[in-house]
Amino acid sequence: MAENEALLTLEGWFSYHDFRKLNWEKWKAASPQDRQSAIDELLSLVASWEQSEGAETGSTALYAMLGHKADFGFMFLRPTMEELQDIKTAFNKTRFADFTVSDYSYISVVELSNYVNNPGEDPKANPHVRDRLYPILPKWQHFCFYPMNKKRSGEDNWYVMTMEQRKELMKAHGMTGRKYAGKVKQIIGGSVGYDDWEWGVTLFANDPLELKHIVYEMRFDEVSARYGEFGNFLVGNLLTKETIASLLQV
Ligand code: 76R
Repeated sequence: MAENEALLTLEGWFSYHDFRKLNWEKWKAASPQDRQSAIDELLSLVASWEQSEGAETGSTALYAMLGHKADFGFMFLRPTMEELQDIKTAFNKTRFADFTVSDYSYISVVELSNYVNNPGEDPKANPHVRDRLYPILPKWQHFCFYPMNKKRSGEDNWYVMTMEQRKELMKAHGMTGRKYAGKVKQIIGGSVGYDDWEWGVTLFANDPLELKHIVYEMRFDEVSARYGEFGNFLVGNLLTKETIASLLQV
């Protein structure tokens, strides 16, 4: 049993977060026609992403990021890594991409950990599990992303604890999380072997204070207080076709 314990994660869609900066100087220097055709190409990509969401063969989130870290935050969920690659390539072939630089990205796979399985049941047959592995991303007003690890140092080593000990701590974590039902939607991407941290955490909320509150409250749960290590945080506002056009209007 012991050697299996780490292998019981459930995986769903693959995930690609692409954070891009717009070169405003270049954008403003371009001709109105050039800018318009770049916007048109971007909007037609957005329409193709929407189509795949309609067909439930993926989901996409578009956010305008605050602060200096990025201008655009795109999150793509697709069944295969090849599709994520195709999305990147198609984007880079557009005229719009020439005005941007991909400054940060994150690759993971939507993950549910084994702490919640009902023994004996085929988890992927459970519609609630499927909804979480293949989620249609909410079109909520705010989005935040950060990567995290569980510590492996000295006394605080998550990976040498028994399943029972970890389960106990995750239970407390889940209870805190449940207080935010309907207010915060979380997608956990497992990224061991894919990216520089162990998980990518994506949160959606309509009230930006709920993002702050959940992250702060979780800091007091032992699993985050003692074992959590966090990377950079990015936060953004929902982008729609209409707001893309007005954001890019100069
Ligand atoms: O899925 C469940 O409802 C069962 C409980 C649960 C698990 C197993 C759960 C619930 N999470 C699980 C796993 Mn979570 N989660 C985070 C963060 O900032 C921080 O301190 C942590 C970042 C947030 C905000 C969050 C939210 N969770 C995980 C894992 C994998 C751990 C492993 O395998 O070792 C990580 C890294 C992680 C991190 N979590 C919830 C939430 C919320 C809101 C819930 C309740 C979900 C719900 O009931 O719908």
